[in-house]
Amino acid sequence: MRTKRIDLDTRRHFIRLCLLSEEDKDRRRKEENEETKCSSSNNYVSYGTAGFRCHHAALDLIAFRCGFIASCVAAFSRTNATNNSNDAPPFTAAGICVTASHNEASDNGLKIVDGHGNVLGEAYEHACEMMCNAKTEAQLENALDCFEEKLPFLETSREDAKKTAVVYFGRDTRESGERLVEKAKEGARALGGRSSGVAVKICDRGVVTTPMLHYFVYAHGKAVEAFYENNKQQEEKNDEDATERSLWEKIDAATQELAYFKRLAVGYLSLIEEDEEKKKKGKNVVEGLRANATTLPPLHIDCANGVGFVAFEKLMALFDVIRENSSSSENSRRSATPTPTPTTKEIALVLKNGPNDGPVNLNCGSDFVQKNQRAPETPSTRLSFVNQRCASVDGDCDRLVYFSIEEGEEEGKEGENSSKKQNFMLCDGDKLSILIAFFLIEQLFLAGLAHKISLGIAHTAYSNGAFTKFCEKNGVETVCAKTGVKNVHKAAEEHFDIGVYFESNGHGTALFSDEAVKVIEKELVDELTRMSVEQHLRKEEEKHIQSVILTTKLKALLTLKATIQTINPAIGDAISSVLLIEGILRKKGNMPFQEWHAMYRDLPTKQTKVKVRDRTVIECFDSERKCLKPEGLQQRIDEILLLDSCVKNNNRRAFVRPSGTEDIVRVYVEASDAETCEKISTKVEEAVIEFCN
Ligand code: NG1
Ligand code: ZN
Repeated sequence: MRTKRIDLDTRRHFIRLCLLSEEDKDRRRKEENEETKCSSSNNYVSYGTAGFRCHHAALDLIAFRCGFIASCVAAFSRTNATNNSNDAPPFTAAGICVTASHNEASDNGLKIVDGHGNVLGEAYEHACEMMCNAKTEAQLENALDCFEEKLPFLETSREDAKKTAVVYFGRDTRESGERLVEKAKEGARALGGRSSGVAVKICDRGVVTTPMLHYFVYAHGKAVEAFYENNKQQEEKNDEDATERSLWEKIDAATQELAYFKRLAVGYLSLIEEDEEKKKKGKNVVEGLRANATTLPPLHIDCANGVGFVAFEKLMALFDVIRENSSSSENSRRSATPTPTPTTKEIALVLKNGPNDGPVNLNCGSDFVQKNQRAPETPSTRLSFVNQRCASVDGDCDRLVYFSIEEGEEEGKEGENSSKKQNFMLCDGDKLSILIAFFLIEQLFLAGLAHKISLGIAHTAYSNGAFTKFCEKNGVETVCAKTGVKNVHKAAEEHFDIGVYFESNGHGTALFSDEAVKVIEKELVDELTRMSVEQHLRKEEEKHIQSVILTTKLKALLTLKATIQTINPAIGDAISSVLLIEGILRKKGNMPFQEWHAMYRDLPTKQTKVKVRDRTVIECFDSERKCLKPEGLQQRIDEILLLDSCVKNNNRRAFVRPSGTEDIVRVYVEASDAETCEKISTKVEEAVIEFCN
């Protein structure tokens, strides 16, 4: 029998609470004559590129409703945990992250995470938008109907099936975060109890990065799956309460910060283990750590004055603990001469721009660095990035770019005010993709899996033309998707077994399909079995040659396995990406930044924002590389691209699209030289103003 989704009483309860807060909002607005600061001129809040985002003051009602949405998504999630659709697991999850990512500190936003730890599916967006903009009872009823349509039915034989919807909450360091999380919790609780048959459990993980929150929801699902897998054999269900308690203990352990950091740290240590093994034959990963000399120069990380700083600090603390443990266990083994505490580090990070250093994202962070093509300009750190290996993350730590500024000879004549010449070099999302993809292709080849597992790169229209040419020249398949992680993620998933995807701004990851993971794991087991059998059979002199060949393959398989573990499987994650990139650079013999940067030369680009009356008049197609409306704008852009040139395909590209996170139109231009870029950009900006106002 099909269970009802949201029962009538709960609907009424929710609608009543929504209407009360609408009245409250109207009253307050009248009293204070307050302007609601929405990102759009008509106070309509659209779902946007990554959930709802606008001035924090306008988000209370939306936070409440998103909380309710997340609760429903959690309650009605499908999971792979049980084979029997009549036997729904007692705990299913979803999440809410309160963050406005790269936006200024006064903005905030709501990102909803589905039961698998992914961004909530596109299918829900329209319904979510209706829910969050509904003002009257009829509109709310309508929105709920539309939303319910999207929720899957749970098949269950028991009307009274016990069910707990677990909703994970997290927020970045913005001041408004705490208040909005509380609002979202109220919304989540509105589903719980009485007639709904659902208990709502709130798991507030406090100040965390967006990818951490996604990971918790992902890990929740995996813990439930593993529990059922282990208990499959036990047909008899003796004590249901005890089983649930034990399941909950497993879930709780898997969804803590420590579990997240451990996964990544151990993955990274396994990834770099090979280097250590060369020096310390027979030692395990952690022991290998102690003798590890840091050969890459330290990485200076600009944390956007945000939560990334806090999270990286925790990661570093964990590395310290691992190192201490490994050194003390070594000490107790060697009786007389204790080993000194290691002074070298397996990874050297210098953290800059934390939450106490200024408002989040102000003159720093990956968006600032990538869009302006210059170093962070926070007063205390501006100069400290010069002549270092650097990276920048954004306000919620899901974007990463690397950069370096070389300071050269002094310019200007003697005696005059001279300034040093600076050369800014950026390794953006495109170059992260290239480094990771090339590395994985090599490992797949060495592992003998290149023919079994396809690999390609998904990117957006913002990828540099030089990047797409470079991929083409090197035979790496690419696919262009619409802007936004959800779109690039989907493209990577749909097109490749291993889909490396990054937006140029540094959002991204390498996505391994379940099938690809299975193939790698099976090959690893087969390889180990084959090795041990062959070692037995072969003559002594043959053993050596054979073992060299086998070891290469085995090492590649182990490297692939370690890579999978270093990656946050739920979503692109700047912390995980730093570990992966540092690991790859080390494995590439400590590849210098300059060498990575020089893999291909980016065409000069210019990105600007234009303020118009209503940005939604622009409609795009062809992965947002062209616009359909307003009529005539695309034709004008095409004409501008021919400026002072009679050649088409002259390396020039320009496109415009309405931002999904800010109330602006974005203009992107690329050309063979910076001057042309500048000229074209000005003209396209003028055209946008002319056509959109
Ligand atoms: P909008 O504002 O829709 O361009 C921006 C980024 C996206 C994505 C989202 C979510 C650019 C040009 N756009 O979207 O790539 O990261 O924010 O944070 O960087
Ligand atoms: Zn972000």
